[in-house]
Amino acid sequence: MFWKRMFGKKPAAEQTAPEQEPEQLQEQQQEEQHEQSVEEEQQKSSGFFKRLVSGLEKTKQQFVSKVEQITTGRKVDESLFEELEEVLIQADCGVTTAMFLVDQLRDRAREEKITAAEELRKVLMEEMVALLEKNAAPLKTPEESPYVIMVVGVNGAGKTTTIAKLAYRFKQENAKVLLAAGDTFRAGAIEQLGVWAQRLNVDLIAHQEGADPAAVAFDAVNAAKARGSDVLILDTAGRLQTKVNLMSELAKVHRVVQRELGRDLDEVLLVVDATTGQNALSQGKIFAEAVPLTGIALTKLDGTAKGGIVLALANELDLAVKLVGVGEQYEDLQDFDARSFAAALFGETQE
Ligand SMILES: Nc1nc2c(ncn2[C@@H]2O[C@H](COP(=O)(O)OP(=O)(O)OP(=O)(O)O)[C@@H](O)[C@H]2O)c(=O)[nH]1
Ligand SMILES: [Mg+2]
Repeated sequence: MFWKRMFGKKPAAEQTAPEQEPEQLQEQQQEEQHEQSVEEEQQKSSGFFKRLVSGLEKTKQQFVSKVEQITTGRKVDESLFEELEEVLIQADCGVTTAMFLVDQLRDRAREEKITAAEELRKVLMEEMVALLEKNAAPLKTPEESPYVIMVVGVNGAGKTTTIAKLAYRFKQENAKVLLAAGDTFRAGAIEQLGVWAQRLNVDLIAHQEGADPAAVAFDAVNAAKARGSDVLILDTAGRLQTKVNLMSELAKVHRVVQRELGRDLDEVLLVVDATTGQNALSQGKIFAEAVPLTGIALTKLDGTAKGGIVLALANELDLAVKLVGVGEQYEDLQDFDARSFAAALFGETQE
């Protein structure tokens, strides 16, 4: 559990364990609780994996099924590599990354003297995992409260939904969460976050529509400090990476948060919609020029057959994909794990 691991906080059930029980009974209870929580964790992780598998269904059908078709009953030759490259490009891996992966395959086929095309599937999966692990990193370990996350991205990428999912996750772990409605631009954006805050029963800092987002950020950081919040998550208005004035507004909001906090933010997450294709790379590059991004949350993987964009992002940006969204439910936000991702894609069961 993220929060428990990081802050040593215990879930409510463990916190209220009676103190004056006879020792033996207490030990027995602790043991039972431990077994129960191990079981819960296992169930949770297999549930997580199922959600990942179903979220990746479209990509799996388009991508892995095609790889299977191409590699069935064939010899390894140049035309096979060309077809594989084509499938990777169609799955939105991008030309650079597709070529890189196929080059790796060629090298390994030669070195390992692989002649049956079927054997390349496993090699492809291994190379994909290696590529995805290159820049991989989990959400930063909290060191100090409030743990501050700023969420940025283009319009409709899934920022606000991702914030709600994150708030839900932290809340589950008994963290005191504060949300800040930094999107003062889009009509209805403040209400949208307000509805989530109410549903999740977490605090919200909001100003009027049209207010200065830097002022919201200022108030939010100071409220988080004053109220002893464990986590502060700041929403921002969607903006096209090509709008220079909006990008500098974002930089200003970031500066204010940093100044009021007296240190760097824990996470500045770029939310990217997996269905937007190769434009995701340009979003990553340009947002990184405005604010010091710490990672990517890739949403809507459930809605696309082109999940290969994960590979392009991991390969071509110097940024970790930290979270993936595979649906609209609270639970559909997962820590990105290269092995689970590849296993879900290639239809393997998780060991
Ligand atoms: N299927 C699916 N839908 C998602 C996911 N994440 C977000 N959405 C949907 O995407 C739509 C836009 O989400 P928002 O969270 O409002 O996006 P936003 O980036 O805050 O949008 P703006 O504030 O307008 O810039 C909503 O309908 C969400 O339910 C996901 O992982 N899977
Ligand atoms: Mg929003």
